[in-house]
Amino acid sequence: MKCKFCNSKCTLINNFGEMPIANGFLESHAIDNYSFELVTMFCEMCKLFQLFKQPLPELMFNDRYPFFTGQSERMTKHFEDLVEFTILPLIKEKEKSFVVEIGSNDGTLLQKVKNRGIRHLGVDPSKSVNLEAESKGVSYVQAFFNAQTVSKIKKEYGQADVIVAANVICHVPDLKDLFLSVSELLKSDGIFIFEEPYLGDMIEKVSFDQIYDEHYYMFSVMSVQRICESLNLILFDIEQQNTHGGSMRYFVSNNNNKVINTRVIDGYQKELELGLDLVLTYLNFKKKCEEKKNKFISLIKKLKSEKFSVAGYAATSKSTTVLNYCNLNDNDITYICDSTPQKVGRFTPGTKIPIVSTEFMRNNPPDFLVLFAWNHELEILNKEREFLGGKIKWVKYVPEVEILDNWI
Ligand code: DWN
Repeated sequence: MKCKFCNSKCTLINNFGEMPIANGFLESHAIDNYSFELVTMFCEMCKLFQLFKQPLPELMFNDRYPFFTGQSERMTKHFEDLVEFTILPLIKEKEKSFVVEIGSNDGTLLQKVKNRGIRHLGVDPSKSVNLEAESKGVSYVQAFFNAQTVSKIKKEYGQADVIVAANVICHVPDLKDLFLSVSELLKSDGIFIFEEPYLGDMIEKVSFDQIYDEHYYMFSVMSVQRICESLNLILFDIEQQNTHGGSMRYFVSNNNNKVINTRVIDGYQKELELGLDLVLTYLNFKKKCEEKKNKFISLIKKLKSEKFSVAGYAATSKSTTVLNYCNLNDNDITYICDSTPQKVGRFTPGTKIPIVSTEFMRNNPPDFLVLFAWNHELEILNKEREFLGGKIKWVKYVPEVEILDNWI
């Protein structure tokens, strides 16, 4: 029960029970998957909310990794804006600059950097997504980002002006190695920008499905500040994002003279008001997770007992936590549709619900559709209005368990 970052004693918070690999979609119904106990804990010393243990990285990030950033139009636009309005203004001399992305996935972000004629490099351990990046002309190394990888990049390409990471730093168990490697690769005036699902939003919305094997940490301003401080880095700015159900973008520098934006102080203050520094807050969260679980199960069982058909929309990493924690299978949720070709024809990890194409769902609409990608609600509802308007009702569980019938 030691903190993975500072080694202090942690307090155990949630126990979601046995869980499979969140993105380990099964090729066959007959396969039995690996499982581990999904337990969270909180460190009062460095304020890090974290998993008690995580499966080996190779079990999660490998040749079959099925999550592709470009599946969401809104996320594609979000990364376009990140490049246009945040990264480009930091670049002084285009010709001499170098941008590195940690967890470059299918190259959605780096393609925009490349199109601006700026030297770039992605680092990602998963072949499946790297091949997609390659098809966009994005350069990458297939590796985990760590001291060893950085030493090779530095030798071959030199230091970076900007290092960027989106929804990936919380996946990395050894934060000390990660931040020191970033510091090593950055030029002295370089900037590290990373954004992650935000702990404050998870607590407020009781979005416990943000907790799964890949998300080793849920960061807050206070925890990132402590990590930086202890490694002689400086967190000098933050920006709230409305992606992935509420995220925070952090700006970090090697330069200790950097002026700290008041947003950091205000963000910290808001977290004190939310009680993100207190164990009690997380014990209350645990109670609310259990209440939400029971409410969600009751709703699904009630719909089934009334002979309604229920299916799911989007086979997300998050849905692996919800389905396994709530012990729901294909008797409860007949199928889940998803736009990712690599997921269609597979089965959900642990609960073995068949995954079908979005087109199949549109041709066979159920009475109720559980919105597992609730973080993409606006995009999905706008898109599906044309196909499903008047035919289905949505079931939501974030922020509240509810039925959305008046959505047309
Ligand atoms: O950190 C992570 C986050 C950012 O992304 C990862 N570890 C993995 C992944 O988590 P997720 O699977 O919960 O992410 P999403 O973005 O909520 O999943 C979207 C899923 O929904 C994809 O499988 C594609 C699908 N989808 C769809 O079928 N129709 C998405 C959209 C927008 C759609 O219109």
